[in-house]
Amino acid sequence: MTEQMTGAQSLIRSLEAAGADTIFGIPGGAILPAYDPLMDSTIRHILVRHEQGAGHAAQGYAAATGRVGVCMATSGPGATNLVTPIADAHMDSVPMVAVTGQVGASMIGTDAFQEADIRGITMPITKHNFLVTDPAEIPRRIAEAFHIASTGRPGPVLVDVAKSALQASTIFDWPSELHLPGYRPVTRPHAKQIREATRLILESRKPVLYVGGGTIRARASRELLALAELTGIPVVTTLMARGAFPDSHVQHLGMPGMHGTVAAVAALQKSDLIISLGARFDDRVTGNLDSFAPHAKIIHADIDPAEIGKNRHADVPIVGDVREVLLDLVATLTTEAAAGRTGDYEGWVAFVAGIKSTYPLGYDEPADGGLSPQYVIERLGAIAGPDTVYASGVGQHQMWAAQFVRYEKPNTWINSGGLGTMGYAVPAAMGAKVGMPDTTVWAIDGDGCFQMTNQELATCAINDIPIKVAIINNESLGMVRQWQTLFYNERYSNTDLHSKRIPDFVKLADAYGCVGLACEKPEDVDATIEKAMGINDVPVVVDFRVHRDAMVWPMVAAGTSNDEIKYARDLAPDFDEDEASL
Ligand SMILES: Cc1ncc(C[n+]2csc(CCOP(=O)(O)OP(=O)(O)O)c2C)c(N)n1
Ligand SMILES: [Mg+2]
Repeated sequence: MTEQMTGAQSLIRSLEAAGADTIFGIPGGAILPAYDPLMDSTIRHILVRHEQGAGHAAQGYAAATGRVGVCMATSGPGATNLVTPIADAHMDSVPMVAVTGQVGASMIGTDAFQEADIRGITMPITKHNFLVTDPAEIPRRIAEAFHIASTGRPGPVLVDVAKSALQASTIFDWPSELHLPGYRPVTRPHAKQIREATRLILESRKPVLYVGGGTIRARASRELLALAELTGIPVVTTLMARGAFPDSHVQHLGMPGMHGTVAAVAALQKSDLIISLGARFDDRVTGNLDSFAPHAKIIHADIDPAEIGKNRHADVPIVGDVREVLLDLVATLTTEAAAGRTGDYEGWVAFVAGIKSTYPLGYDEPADGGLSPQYVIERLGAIAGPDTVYASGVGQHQMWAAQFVRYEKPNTWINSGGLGTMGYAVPAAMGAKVGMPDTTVWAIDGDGCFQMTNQELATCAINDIPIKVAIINNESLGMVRQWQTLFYNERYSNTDLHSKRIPDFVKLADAYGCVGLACEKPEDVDATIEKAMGINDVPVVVDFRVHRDAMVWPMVAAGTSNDEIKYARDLAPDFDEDEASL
């Protein structure tokens, strides 16, 4: 299949051949030649209002569908506006391809108008990146970009194409196979490691399945359920893995980490074997690393060998796709069980179940009868249900959305976990809705975050992308304010946003062609959510005017040991006595 055409036509043909159905982007001088053939393409291009929105939308699309998200921008400022979402996708292993225009090949290095070395800038935050100056290379580079982004540990790949290559005449030749020396992700786990892991699992008395975002990316939820039910081992799901295991499941202890449940934190801390599945021992999970789970041996399964032993020594390293690892472990443990060999976890399971029932997630209602943010989010989750996709911003609302929405299915919880990017929710929800048009998509956003990227409501309204946005309006940069309350003597330096006064979110929604609603009383919450659920032709924005002093609990203060967990201010759980009975 070879054909004469321009580099720009070849680029669009290549994107079609790679399977792209949607591109989020903004044109400009250097990428302009590509926008002309885009008009005749089957690909839907969605014109966003800021390139950051394009990048997060591509991430939301990828996170909801599992397919590669695509964003496009021009050189210089267009490309640099993609830096945050690229870094975000890198941290959260999101399959994404970013295509940027570059100045003409002869101008590169001359400080030409709108020239930025985006390849150099994104070198440490992409899985791989290319600069294409030869138009004949375009198809191969696009094919490689999609392959690299979506295989092994997924991640962002940047393809920077010089304007001269887009304008030149070339031959379109789609590669039938790819040669990527040095890139051969290991997906099949080593049998010896599986045997070793099986032995440790059977020997242990206090094991925990520590489930990370890799389990979602590997589409391994069913296999995880099989292993958990076969063994009876308790499960914790990290912020990136919420939904990988049903919240309603009796073995589920919830989220570990800084704002995790007491049961999940305690289970890791006191375990004798942590089975890590696509997780990375992030500092928000381990707290002070030296005192993390001091008696636990570690089985660490990950597709990326660089993760294994990075933060914590692995007794049994397993390089492989989490789904394949789980399938193998289920097979070996089933054989062992048939021979009468099963683990003895009875005392342990009873111990963690006791902690789970003694220290459930909870919150105090505000004394003044105002609206509590946790209540709003809890009701939203209950009314919208487990088939809805929830995208969040970063801050207190994100933690409450992780805690108080009950997730039952993978890919229904989308957030910026690793980078913690404020402004992620609205564009990510937009991308998720484009990828899953028949699914209800709620953005649960903070008043601060919302003000970083809400211009994408225009994109949503104009392009018939009816997302729903719940602004948890505590009129402050609440998470920062919480730290000021706890660690800076209530000196609230620069965290007051006054956002119950300015802007008027209902009018702002209206100005963007969306329906705007407001709610400030607990008794109106259900009716307001139901009203929003009933509007499906245009985007809806609800301004939930909540009280500002709510705090996220439980909490392990940054840098301290998980043993110091507080489930409310100055309240430490007491489980040593129960532990004595183990
Ligand atoms: C781009 C960016 N800038 C700054 C921060 C630091 N930060 C983390 S949470 C937060 C407050 C977020 O405020 P809001 O969106 O209102 O959420 P809330 O915590 O009030 O629920 C800030 C400033 C960040 N995470 N991202
Ligand atoms: Mg806020």
